[in-house]
Amino acid sequence: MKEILEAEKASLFPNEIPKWGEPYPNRLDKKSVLTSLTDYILQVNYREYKPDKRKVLAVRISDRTATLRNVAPPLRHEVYYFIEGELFPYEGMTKLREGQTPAELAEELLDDIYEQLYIWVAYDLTKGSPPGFGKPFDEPHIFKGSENPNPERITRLAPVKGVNPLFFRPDPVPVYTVDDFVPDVTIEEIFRHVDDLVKNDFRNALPEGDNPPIWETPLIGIASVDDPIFARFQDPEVEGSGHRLPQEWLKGARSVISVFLPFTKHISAHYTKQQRYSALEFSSGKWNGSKFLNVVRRSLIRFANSRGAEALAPNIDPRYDSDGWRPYWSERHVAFAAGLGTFGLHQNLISERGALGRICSVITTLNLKPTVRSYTDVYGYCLYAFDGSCDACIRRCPTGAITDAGKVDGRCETHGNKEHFKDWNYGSCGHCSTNIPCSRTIPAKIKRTLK
Ligand code: B12
Repeated sequence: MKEILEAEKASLFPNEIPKWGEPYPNRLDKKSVLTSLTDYILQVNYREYKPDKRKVLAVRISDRTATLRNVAPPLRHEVYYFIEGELFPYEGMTKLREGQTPAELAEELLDDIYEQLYIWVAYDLTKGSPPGFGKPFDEPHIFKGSENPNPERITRLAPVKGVNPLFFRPDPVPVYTVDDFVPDVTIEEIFRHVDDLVKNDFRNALPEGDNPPIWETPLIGIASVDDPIFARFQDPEVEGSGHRLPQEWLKGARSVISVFLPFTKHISAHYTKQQRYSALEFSSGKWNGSKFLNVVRRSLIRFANSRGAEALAPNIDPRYDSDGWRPYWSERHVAFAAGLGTFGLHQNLISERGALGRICSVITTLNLKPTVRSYTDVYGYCLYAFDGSCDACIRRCPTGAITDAGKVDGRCETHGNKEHFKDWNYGSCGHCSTNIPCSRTIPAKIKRTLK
């Protein structure tokens, strides 16, 4: 009986992404997408062509079938794609041509997007941080590495009183600047685009309760693909040779846009210091909020396309994969490169808005002005690394995964949150980014020295 229940649950919440080319049990149900699109085309071509910006394709996690819906508060076991502007980005794509039936146009349109759509669905409905599809890259892997790797992880910086000498503090990273140039698009425009999504897209909402927003005002940073820091990420002590250069993902790439989304207060409101398990809101915000990170990724790709450029988001690309926990594209390292913040002892990125948030990025052929990093130290915003005066994340972690010598691999996943939230099928912990001095800001003492 127990096995049947478990099997039923597994089919309700499929979680795996197979390797590229392997049979894929959770493929999006093509017939239901076709039916939904046919119906949509029929409706909007009634009498005169009137595209309907409220209509979304809703895909259910249990059997990956799609239905046509109006925008409404999101349900936790579904994921949504706008028909106009998202599935079909250009105006008039859903307009029937002379003599064409809705089913014919739907079939034609679906032929173009089906593979892309089922890849998006797989990433959107997958929990945690699993490896991806791993489709082979066309060209051989370019390995550059930096001139000065430090695989022995010996700290070469002067010791800091109160900081365990065994805590590895990497060599500083030079600031990268470019001469004045006219960018294709300003960072302010990119900010406005993402901020508008955060404020107005219905998918930025918890499926529980009164559906409060998950994310608040974003931070945007930009890195140049010519920044030598991308080669450094390939060093063994950083991410390793598996980390791909931006140009490997996208030929002709010039810039990387990184977005930090801070969680709203609702997400951490019920997450006291005392509790072992996370607040339901946090666990839900993490999983349901991940779907929104992909909304941002896809939207930034369309933003670049609309300006005549190409773009791609490695984390939802079929070639995305990882060597164990080491991803081919690390959102945190990229955010560090893009000037968004530094690492903390807890290993999370600490941004100007703190560590309590998540990150996504897009590589583009747009020529954008890189954000100047206001730090050179990998742990520049961490109070522990600064003067040894903070151990909040060490104390807050329920598993002892964070120590004054760094984070212990493998321990963090044993917190039992998954088991605790098994009926919800949530499971993220996140103690180490909540209720600590760097949760929502750079700690005051460091801020003062930055001025
Ligand atoms: C694997 C992974 C996990 C694993 C962690 C295992 C591990 N050892 O990394 C598990 C499942 C446990 C996990 C848990 C969590 N994760 Co996680 N995870 C990832 C993933 C897929 C890759 C992380 C990674 O790069 N690991 C590889 C190791 C090598 O990286 P690292 O140890 O951090 O790197 C160190 C070295 O590079 C070293 N270093 C040495 N020399 C040098 C030189 C330079 C120049 C630099 C920069 C660094 C450096 O410094 C770094 C920090 O110590 C990313 C998504 C992505 N694709 O980026 C999300 C991601 C890192 N996770 C995230 C989050 C939020 C979490 C959780 C809070 C809960 C959750 N899942 O929401 C916890 C936090 C745990 C913690 N304190 O780290 C966010 C981070 C947000 C933030 N503010 O930083 C990410 C970016 C997901 C996202 N899209 O937002 N995660």
